[in-house]
Amino acid sequence: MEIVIATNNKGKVREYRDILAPLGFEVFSQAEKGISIDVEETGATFEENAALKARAVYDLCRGWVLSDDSGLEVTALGGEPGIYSARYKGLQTEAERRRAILDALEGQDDRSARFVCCICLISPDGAQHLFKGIWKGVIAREEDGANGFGYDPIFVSEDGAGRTTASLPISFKETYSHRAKAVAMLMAYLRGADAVRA
Ligand code: ITT
Repeated sequence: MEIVIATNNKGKVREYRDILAPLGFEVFSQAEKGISIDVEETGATFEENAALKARAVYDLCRGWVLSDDSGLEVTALGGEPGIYSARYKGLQTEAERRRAILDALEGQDDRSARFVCCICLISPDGAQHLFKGIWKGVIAREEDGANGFGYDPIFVSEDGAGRTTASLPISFKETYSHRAKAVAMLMAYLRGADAVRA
């Protein structure tokens, strides 16, 4: 079945294609479907923003749509950048945002953090479902690695054996990440709903 990923983030599209294509899904980015919108994320939670993004694309294509609102919550920063992860401190590039987190944690003993991923799935009849995955870890002292995207070069997950996510093979993230956990719930739902056969 065809599914449109409601995102402008190429890193997310790549990860969803890697995860869903082997399961028989034909994965399209919204751009590949000619949908060029950038939904304003006015929600107060990951769930609300995921729903806003999915609904906006669904209104234009009326098929299966999946959106992903995700981010990094750093304990010592009171949960920041959280839902503002893609625009932390108004910084334009991922590298600048990573640097800002490392600087903000300078001299901090508590480097604990977690990634959150909230998936919103809308089926062709318009029904909406949410799935949330959390991945605990710590913020590294310095950047390492070039795999993945966003904050991966500074995130050391609890199952990463002390290495940043970006320095581990992509298959590691596909197995353990916040996104992998949310996708596992999504797949369990789809199997239960027999939606995959639709
Ligand atoms: P869309 O809204 O178009 O999907 P976006 O990049 O703006 O794209 P979000 O609003 O969900 O997406 O922001 C999530 C940000 O959190 C993202 O830009 C990354 O900086 C970070 N992030 C999310 N998942 C991540 C992951 O698996 N690895 C590293 N950083 C991640």
